[in-house]
Amino acid sequence: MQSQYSLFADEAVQLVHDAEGGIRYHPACVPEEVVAGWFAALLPLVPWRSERRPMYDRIVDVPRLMASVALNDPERPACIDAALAAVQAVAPAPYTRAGLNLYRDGRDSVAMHNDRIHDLAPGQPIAILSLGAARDMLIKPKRGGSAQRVRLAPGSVLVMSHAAQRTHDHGIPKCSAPLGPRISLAFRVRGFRVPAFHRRAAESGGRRAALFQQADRRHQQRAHLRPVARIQLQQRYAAVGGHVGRGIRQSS
Ligand SMILES: O=C(O)CCC(=O)C(=O)O
Ligand SMILES: [Mn+2]
Repeated sequence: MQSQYSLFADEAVQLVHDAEGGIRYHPACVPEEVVAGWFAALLPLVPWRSERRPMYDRIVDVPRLMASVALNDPERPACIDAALAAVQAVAPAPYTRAGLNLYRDGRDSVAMHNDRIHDLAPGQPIAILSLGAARDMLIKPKRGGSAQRVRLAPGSVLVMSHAAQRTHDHGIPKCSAPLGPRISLAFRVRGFRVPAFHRRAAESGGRRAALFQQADRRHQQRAHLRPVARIQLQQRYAAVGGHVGRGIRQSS
């Protein structure tokens, strides 16, 4: 069935190419007055949280507020479904969660990063719908080279492939001009890849299957470590000259 929003979906701008669709920008997927309504509904409704993260030898505030909504949560705001329909029109996928970011003004930002992919379904896109003030996003190849700057207009959708998280970083830089608030809705498909070794072990039954389940649980726990637990782990590992994962990444 055609979504009402596919009527608005215009020419996409391809920013990065890869075998999974790369990174592309759809400038006007939802009319501005519609996203203004969603913005007004979400701002007071969402339980925004602030986070703190380690940065070098300090613990700093993450410069934006965040929230997360499961797309099967019966309590989810109605406009999340409408936003999902708009995203499905340009980037169809079995999305499971929406990560929300609130940039209160131009001082809020997200540092250059790639989204953590260990718990995202391989091959599935990440689609970001913008509401509120327009903000620039920088997209930079990890191997070096110059960054592309794309203005994320309200009602636009930026689609990034899973594969692009390995080749490119993205971020929303701070802006010195006076700016109103912006909300981004990042739709993702959660579900991590089970390594072939573990899959075979699980299928074999008996003791190996139990070992697999143990490894699986450990993996899930690591994936959902709260920031504070990560900080504690980092400090512990730092004391013995190690590190946790691939370092702290700012993403969902
Ligand atoms: O706000 C945006 O457009 C980007 C957000 C982002 O990169 C993230 O949540 O991982
Ligand atoms: Mn991101």
